[in-house]
Amino acid sequence: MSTSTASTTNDNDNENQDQEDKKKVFVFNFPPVPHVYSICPFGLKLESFCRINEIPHETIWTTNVSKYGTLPYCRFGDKETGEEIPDSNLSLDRLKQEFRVSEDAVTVSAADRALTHLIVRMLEEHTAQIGFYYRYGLEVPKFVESLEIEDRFCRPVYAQGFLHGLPDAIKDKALKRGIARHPEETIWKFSFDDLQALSDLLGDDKTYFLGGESPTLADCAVFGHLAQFLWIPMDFPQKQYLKEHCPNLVQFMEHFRARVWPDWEELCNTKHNDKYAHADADADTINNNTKGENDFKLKADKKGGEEKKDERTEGLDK
Ligand SMILES: N[C@@H](CCC(=O)N[C@@H](CS)C(=O)NCC(=O)O)C(=O)O
Repeated sequence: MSTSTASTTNDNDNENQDQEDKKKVFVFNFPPVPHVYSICPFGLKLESFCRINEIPHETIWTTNVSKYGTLPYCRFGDKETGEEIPDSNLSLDRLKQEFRVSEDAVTVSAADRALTHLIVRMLEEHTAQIGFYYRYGLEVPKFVESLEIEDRFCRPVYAQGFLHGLPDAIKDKALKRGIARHPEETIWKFSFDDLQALSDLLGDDKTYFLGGESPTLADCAVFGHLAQFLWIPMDFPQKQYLKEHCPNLVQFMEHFRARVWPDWEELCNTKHNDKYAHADADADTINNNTKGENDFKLKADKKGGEEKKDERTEGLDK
């Protein structure tokens, strides 16, 4: 009898442990950089959301991209083989569901959820794209230098990739979106309009965008994107606009950082890329790979790209 009770208890313990293991969350984001901790606004949003909701998670700093070629992403259960959710917003949906995060009909109204959606999409699909156009399309050498990309990503080839690959790719993307068809002053104005809308929405009486006492997803999204403009030591036109016209947003940023990211400085000073952390053999290759480094990366990218292409274009007419 006592044996059977003990084994039932053990079974239950094992089952609970299995359930816990399946829920284990790994958040993959770029390696830390000075000043802004992450070059990825989507990653800053995702990590901030985990923090404000106390979702137990492990952040993996890496330059390994998701199966769709992007960062950030989440894996559930196992760091290497767990189910991968290759998008910050899809990851958020899953985290909300898995951890019963309190952003539901009871605590956040439908109107608040709609507002959050509008804020996130505006920032990600418009404001950030203009920021990327500035920092990658026009000023990438300053970006690479001021954030010590070569050192922090642990491989010169990444800086080379940024310098030689990104400007054309981003200019092309901005052109196709219609943004880069306008004179620069107009492009910046498009983003100033977004910033002004956020500033007006926050007003002078609210601490957070939905008006409550605690931050929500809307605040995480604003934080991720405005951090890029405000704290990367480059002359973003948006930085000047924020400082001159949106003191409430600047104050919001300082407040959110102090509340949610008390370890900010420490993180900004951390150098780690999981991709190379365990690869002693690779380290030699990396260190000696000053010539032909682009080939190495392009080859790796190409392979990844082909795999991704198959998956993403499955079922589509070619
Ligand atoms: N909608 C995606 C956007 C992620 C994204 O664009 N990430 C950038 C880095 S900040 C990236 O991986 N870019 C590479 C690419 O688009 O190929 C998300 O929310 O996760």
